[in-house]
Amino acid sequence: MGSCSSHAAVIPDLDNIRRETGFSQASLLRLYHRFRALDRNNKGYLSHTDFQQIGALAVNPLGDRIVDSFFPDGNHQVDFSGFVRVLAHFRPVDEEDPGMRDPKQPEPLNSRMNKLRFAFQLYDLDRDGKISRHEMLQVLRLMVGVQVTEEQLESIADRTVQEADEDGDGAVSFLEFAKSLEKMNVEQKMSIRVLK
Ligand SMILES: [Ca+2]
Ligand SMILES: [Ca+2]
Repeated sequence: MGSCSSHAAVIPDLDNIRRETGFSQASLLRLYHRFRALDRNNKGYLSHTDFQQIGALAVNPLGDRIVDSFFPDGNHQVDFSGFVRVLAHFRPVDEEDPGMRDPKQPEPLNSRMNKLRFAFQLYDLDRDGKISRHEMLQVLRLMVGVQVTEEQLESIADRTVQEADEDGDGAVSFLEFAKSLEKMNVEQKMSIRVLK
């Protein structure tokens, strides 16, 4: 473990990142190595193209959307703390020691609510707080195979929106989204072992 402590000093702002993400120091060290390996040319940040090296994202139908979420507000760079803040949403619940958490701190990034918020913004492309029929259709187009016709896709989109749309405004708000997924094990579905 001696080499760990010498590397720990290299990670900028380590204590804050630990508090914010809930990752253990050992996990952060491994992620830091991953970050450095993805960072071609040692820029100190990752660009969109650096993410193309991640196989799990390349095969994920929403991979591009997930990559975009590392670059909010039109940024073209993500530093280490931004990188792990996004990954923290995928951290399995209870992987780390829960005893370390201060109850006065904000909800952990990997809570069910925050996982749902993260998933919601993958759909809500224009960030108006609602998933429109058009946005639903775009996600379905990414996720559903080529065997499905455009017409079928549209009817699936209509049905999915209708089923979740409680106030009848033709779109899915975050609350409607969370409610429609109530019975789904989001904690498990939205947990990816990012360290492997
Ligand atoms: Ca929207
Ligand atoms: Ca609605």
